[in-house]
Amino acid sequence: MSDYVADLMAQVKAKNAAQPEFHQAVEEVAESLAVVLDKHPEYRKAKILERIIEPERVIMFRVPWMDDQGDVHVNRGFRIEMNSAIGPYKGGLRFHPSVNLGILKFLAFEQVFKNSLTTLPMGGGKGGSDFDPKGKSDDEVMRFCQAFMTELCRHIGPNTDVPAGDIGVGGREIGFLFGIYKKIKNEFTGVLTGKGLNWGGSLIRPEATGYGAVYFAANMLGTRKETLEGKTCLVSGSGNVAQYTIEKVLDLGGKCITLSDSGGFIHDPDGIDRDKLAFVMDLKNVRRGRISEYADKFKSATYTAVDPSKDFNPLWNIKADCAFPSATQNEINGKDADNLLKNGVYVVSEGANMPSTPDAIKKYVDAKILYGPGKAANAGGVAVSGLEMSQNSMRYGWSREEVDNKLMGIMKNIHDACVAASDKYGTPYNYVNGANIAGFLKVADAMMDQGIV
Ligand code: NDP
Ligand code: 2IT
Repeated sequence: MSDYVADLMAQVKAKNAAQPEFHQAVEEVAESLAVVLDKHPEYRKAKILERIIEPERVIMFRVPWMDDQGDVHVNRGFRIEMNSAIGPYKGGLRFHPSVNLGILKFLAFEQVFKNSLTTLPMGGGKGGSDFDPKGKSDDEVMRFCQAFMTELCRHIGPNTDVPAGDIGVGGREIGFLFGIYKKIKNEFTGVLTGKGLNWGGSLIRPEATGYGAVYFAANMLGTRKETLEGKTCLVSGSGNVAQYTIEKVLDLGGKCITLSDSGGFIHDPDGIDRDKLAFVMDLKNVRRGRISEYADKFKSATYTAVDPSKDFNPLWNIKADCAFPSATQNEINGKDADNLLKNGVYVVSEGANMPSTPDAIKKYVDAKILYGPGKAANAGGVAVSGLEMSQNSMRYGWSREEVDNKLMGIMKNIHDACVAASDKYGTPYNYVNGANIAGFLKVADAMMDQGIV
């Protein structure tokens, strides 16, 4: 670690105590940028990185709501408005009991670089709540969303800050959030993305993150003149990103053999085909059940409960070619990475945000496998959110093919930008450095142009 990065990290840790995920995300970026900052003393003098690390604004608020039994609950709501140098704050909302300030700050920080990589004019933000939608009725989720938006609506707007979904926030929640925003503001605007198709949503937005992560993997394989045809893939999670990852892998001739949730994972060596995927979509999106039910339904599959206190996850210890971690942060540790490599995995394309620990990343990089970090590989979701904003501004909608072609083009651009930046700064085909450097430069130059703000 250079002296500059060590000093910076000491300050970040002192100033942001008890935010380990935020420290982790900043350290990875700072290490990639050390060489850029050496070549560009003007960025250092203007304290560009120091400013990017400090959110422009953090909003924290009380969210009181009443359950179906008439009991009152109090959750905490957040919106981190991280950086608006290149566009309005943009990023998802996460509803999960683990949500806290440090986790949302890491996500907002990653989002700044990711959004810059998309080439679309979007700044970075993230928000959410420690509310747990699991086991709640639709009415309870609606009342929570209304209470949450009653405060959040003061701070967002189509030209200011445009939230979307993330863990625990899908089409149902975006609907409830949009409805109450519209009522309070008396305005029909593109203030959220991931909207329903007949009220301002974009085709391909639900598919975009998963499809994008697979396009990114295909682009990485292309550098070795290979494709996804015939490849066996491990997928974690079973939500939005995991489901559409499987759909696109099927389209491209590959086979996915795992899915998971926080309880455990299923392994189906025959592959998750389109009928089985339709079952999963109904199970998770309509019936809101658990992934273990997959193994009750399909005899080709086994279910393994995962003990989080163990030092490795057996999901990552299965023979395969590719892995698409699509659940949550730090789901692959160093030991899991060793297991992946031992089992022949040589492509890791991250649908989730920061799913690999620094230890795991070091092992991928040392082994020279094709590793696409989340801020590049999962940028397809926010990219199509950006396209949804454009369509809302034009009051016009593009066809499925048009949006999918734009998504494919954006993922290729991101891939190529990572390759070019990593090459220019001396670490060819290191997508970690490439994504961090290419994402940074556009934001840094915009901040230089705009003065000390
Ligand atoms: P969903 O809520 O649709 O699905 C989340 C899945 O991950 C569920 O299967 C969930 O299982 C599992 N999961 C969540 N938290 C944990 C945990 N702590 N431990 C184990 N499993 C967990 O979310 P998405 O599919 O939208 O998001 C998945 C990942 O992709 C996240 O990292 C998100 O930030 C990232 N992402 C999402 C984008 C989007 O457009 N939606 C865009 C870019 C990145 P369970 O039901 O048991 O909680
Ligand atoms: O992490 C992410 O990029 C998202 N959850 C999607 C954000 C968005 O604004 O579409």
